[in-house]
Amino acid sequence: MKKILIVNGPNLNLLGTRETAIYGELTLADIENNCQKLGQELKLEIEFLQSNYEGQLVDWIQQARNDADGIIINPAAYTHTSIAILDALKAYDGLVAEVHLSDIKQRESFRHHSYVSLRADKVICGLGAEGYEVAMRYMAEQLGSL
Ligand code: CA2
Repeated sequence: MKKILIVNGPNLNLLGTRETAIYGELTLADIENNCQKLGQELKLEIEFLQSNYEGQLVDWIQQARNDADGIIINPAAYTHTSIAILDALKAYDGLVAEVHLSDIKQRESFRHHSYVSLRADKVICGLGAEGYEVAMRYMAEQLGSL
């Protein structure tokens, strides 16, 4: 079975508790449940992770080189700052999909630029939690897992 790593960056553990007008009502645990269910349908093994630490995210991306066929990543605020995460993704040979709950291009100007987009094979913004599911369907199609 093909394996997908879903990596979430800082503060996404707070989803559903505050800023629900921007990020939606679902918690990260709700999003993981939805992804695990869809993974069964699409015949994809899903590992779902979150960290507030940039180095931890880099370590997980490095480990995925020997372990996962694709990475779905919402790097959160590190999207706009982290060359370290970009470099780790550049060292990864599999598929990369970048997901944002909100439409970063329609928000403050400091959110408009994404370092991660320089490596992403697909970028999905502004679809809320559904963006993760769109990314999973993209992975399933590309990897021929269905
Ligand atoms: O739209 C997205 O998914 C973002 O990656 C979310 C990040 C933000 O820094 C990016 O510009 C866009 C922020 C995630 C923080 O989530 C919170 C949820 C509840 C309460 C506070 C923060």
